[in-house]
Amino acid sequence: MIQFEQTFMNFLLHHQEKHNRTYHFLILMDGLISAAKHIQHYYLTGALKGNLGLAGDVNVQGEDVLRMDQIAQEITIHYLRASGRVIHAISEESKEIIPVDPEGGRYFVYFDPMDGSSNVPHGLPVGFLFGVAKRNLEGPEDYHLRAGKDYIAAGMFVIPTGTFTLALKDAGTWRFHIDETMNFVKPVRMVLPENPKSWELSFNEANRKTYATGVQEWLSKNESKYAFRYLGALAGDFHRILANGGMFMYPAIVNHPDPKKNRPEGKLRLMYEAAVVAFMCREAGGHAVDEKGTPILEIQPRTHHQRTALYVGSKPLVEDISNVLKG
Ligand code: P6P
Repeated sequence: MIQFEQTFMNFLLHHQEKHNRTYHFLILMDGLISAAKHIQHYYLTGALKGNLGLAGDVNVQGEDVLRMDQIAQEITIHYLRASGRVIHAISEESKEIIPVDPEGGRYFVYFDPMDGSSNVPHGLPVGFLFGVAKRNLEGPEDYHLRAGKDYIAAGMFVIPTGTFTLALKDAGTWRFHIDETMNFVKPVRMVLPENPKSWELSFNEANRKTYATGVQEWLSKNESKYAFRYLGALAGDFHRILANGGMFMYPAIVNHPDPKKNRPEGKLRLMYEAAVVAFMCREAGGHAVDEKGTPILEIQPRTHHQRTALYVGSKPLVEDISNVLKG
């Protein structure tokens, strides 16, 4: 007897019908999933075809090797265009906002097609992160940059492990795995565990001394209670936090020995990194703030590549460090 799993499309069709929504979002999600599968394929076969090199390399066929993130960018833009549902896109890989279908489109997509690409040459996990907002359907669209609280969905594909996590506004965070038929199946609802026994802290230990004094003191006081894990790729690190609970932190750099290397505004990008994981975290019962203790989802972007500090994960930890940051 063949065992048939519920596919992502079964799940999403049910969700759309339950909430009397249109099929447009299904078409957009089909485009994003097709892009993720295509990127995954390139990543998995890249080592053999010499696609994992750095830009400027030349492969055995004498072709210029595109960096994996440039390949991922090209693939994603292709599928967003093909969907016919995207007004414009904002990508980590493109300085300018990318017009896709200004007249016919319905959604704005903010994405990083290959977050953590320094892991690529080592075949380690990277992330395709995306957030989706919708045009104003009741009146003229002013194309303003959306805060995370105005996203309708956000998610991430962990490549090459083939795990897909999607959060839908007021409808939870769900994790799917890719099966041998290349379908994303077996939806599991993700809720951050309340019991601290599985919680982890995740931050770049090499930066510790550059954090604000209050943050260093918080770490000294609390870190012995939790396991420590750090992959150097937000999607991989946050993937674990969603399952085990705890907190991922990328604090502002304010005490670097070389003041020119300080990053008081933070490192991570607001619209397609921090707001994406903050949205997934909120739908899983968690929270996320910046260096002032401001909720990430409340931050109205001034520019589309704006950076931020990020503290994201289990509410008790994020609220505790938030009180220090507000202090
Ligand atoms: P660091 C990857 O470059 C990234 O944007 C995130 O995916 C990751 O969490 C962070 O930067 C890692 O930064 O300074 O620890 O290498």
